[in-house]
Amino acid sequence: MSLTLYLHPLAAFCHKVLIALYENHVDFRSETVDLMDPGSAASHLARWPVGKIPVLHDAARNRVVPETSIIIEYVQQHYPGPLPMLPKEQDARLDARLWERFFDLYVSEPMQKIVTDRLRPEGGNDPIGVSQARKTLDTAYAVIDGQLAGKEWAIGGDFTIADSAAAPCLFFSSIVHPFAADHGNLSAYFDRLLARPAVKRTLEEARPFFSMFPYREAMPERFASGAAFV
Ligand SMILES: N[C@@H](CCC(=O)N[C@@H](CS)C(=O)NCC(=O)O)C(=O)O
Repeated sequence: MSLTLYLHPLAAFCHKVLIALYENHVDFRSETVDLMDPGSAASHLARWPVGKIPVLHDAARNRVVPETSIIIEYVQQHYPGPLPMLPKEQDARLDARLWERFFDLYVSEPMQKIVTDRLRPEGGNDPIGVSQARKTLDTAYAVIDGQLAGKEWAIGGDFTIADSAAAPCLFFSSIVHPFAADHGNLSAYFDRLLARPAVKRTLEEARPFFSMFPYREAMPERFASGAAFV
């Protein structure tokens, strides 16, 4: 086995890659990066100075691959499985990329802003930034709800990189900024994501770490107990 994924089991962007790997039965080992631990953080910065997780290392090619979109594309290129996360057909591929970007930029990022604000030291909070993040999520939820009309997955009938991006960020964003009652397409899509085996496996592996989530008290019981995805 030549692939090592450096990750944290609770991190949404790490889940995005795990879902793609599980969908494709890719053989890999994972190694936890604890960015709060100076030794672990230093090793990771040596690997990828930006310090973000996840990062993939491929010993067979002596290559470090950062950035979730690139990791997923790299794995598809060199270790393909049964489900192309990036569709072969060009227009579908553009759609998959567009919606993957959309979930990363307009759901994951504002969700992270809200979550990490809770970790800031007293007096260091950014209420204006958090309020803007909540507005971005409102807009994103409405756009996604419209996009999903008549669709099973983010771009249509096939599960793609857009859905692997969507599942983890919607999981956490639904806790810190619940979906509006009239976003039925979004809610139904989220339930389909939770029922997907690769998503269930990823969340079940993350469950032992849920107590570390800064909004743990807001987590619905069906998530905390795993009933929503076990
Ligand atoms: N654009 C990056 C984003 C990765 C990212 O934001 N990862 C988070 C964990 S979910 C992280 O590394 N947070 C730690 C930090 O920012 O210091 C990607 O797609 O890989």
